[in-house]
Amino acid sequence: MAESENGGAAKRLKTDAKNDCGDAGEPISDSLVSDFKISRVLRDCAREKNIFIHGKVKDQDAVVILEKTPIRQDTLSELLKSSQLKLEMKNDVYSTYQLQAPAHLNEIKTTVVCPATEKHVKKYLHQEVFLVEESGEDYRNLTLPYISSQSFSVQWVHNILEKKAEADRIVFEDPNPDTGFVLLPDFKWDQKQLQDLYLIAIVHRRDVKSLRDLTSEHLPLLTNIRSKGEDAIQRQYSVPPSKLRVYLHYQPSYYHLHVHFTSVEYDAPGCRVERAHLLSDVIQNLQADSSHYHNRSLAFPLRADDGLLLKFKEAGKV
Ligand code: M7G
Repeated sequence: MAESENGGAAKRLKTDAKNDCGDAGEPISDSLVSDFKISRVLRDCAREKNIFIHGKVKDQDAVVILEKTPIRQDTLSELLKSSQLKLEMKNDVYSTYQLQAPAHLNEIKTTVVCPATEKHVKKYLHQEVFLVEESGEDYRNLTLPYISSQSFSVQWVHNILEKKAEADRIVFEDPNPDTGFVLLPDFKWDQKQLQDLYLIAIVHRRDVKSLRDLTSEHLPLLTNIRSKGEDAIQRQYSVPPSKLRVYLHYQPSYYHLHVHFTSVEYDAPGCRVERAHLLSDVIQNLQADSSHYHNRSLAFPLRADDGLLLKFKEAGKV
């Protein structure tokens, strides 16, 4: 089956700062942020330079995420030339300043979830975390019934697959209904620098919720994602496979199979061992035993207020 690449725009990083558009190509309303009434800070991190805020836009619940982005090497000389320096202190050979950069070099990446559900608010709230060990049986008895009734909508995923949203962001697509996928930038990545490169491959199949559903039947799908995803990233961004961390989350937030591709040097949220499963390990595990992910115990973190943790507690598993 034919494969397509988006516009042949090889090795291009997004540099346009102006006129950011919504999915339908319409400018995102400024009022979405200026009308935002803050209720509380859900989480913030000085090291990651981000803050997650819960509030209301008009009468709707919303979550706004503000994040300072990495300093870009390609704009360094402009940054140093066109900024103003304000001296803070000087002592011997040491001095510190506040550098006031021009607006277009001083953006804050902003993500808005609106209307936000209670589950969105909980996802971003800082919480005590517990590690749970789930057997295959626990998955079928506790987790599956829970996620079938409680998980996040995957409407945004269907919009991508049906080209109703983010169609212009697609980096690569293999349209095969069994082994095909769409590769596009994760919305955590603003595509302005490669240090925090982050793409996701979303499979066309709609019958695979997570790692737990995978058997050797899915090996052609998984090996296809690995090889064509890596090739596409090499072509588009000149980043070789040896610089990529390619993995699946268990538990994911969204139960439609997808694979994360991040820069190996970027400490992406959710890339730790208790949640990330390297795609190459998954492939080898399935080659060795088709029912590996049906039977094996898998450990994963759950937040204190996660309803699934309550189910595990009620069953005496935590
Ligand atoms: P996950 O493992 O299900 O959950 O990954 P996580 O969000 O807890 O990591 C889903 C991935 O899809 C994450 O990396 C999200 O940042 C990304 N993502 C979520 N949404 C709602 C969107 C979206 O609308 N567009 C894009 N491009 N990525 C998204």
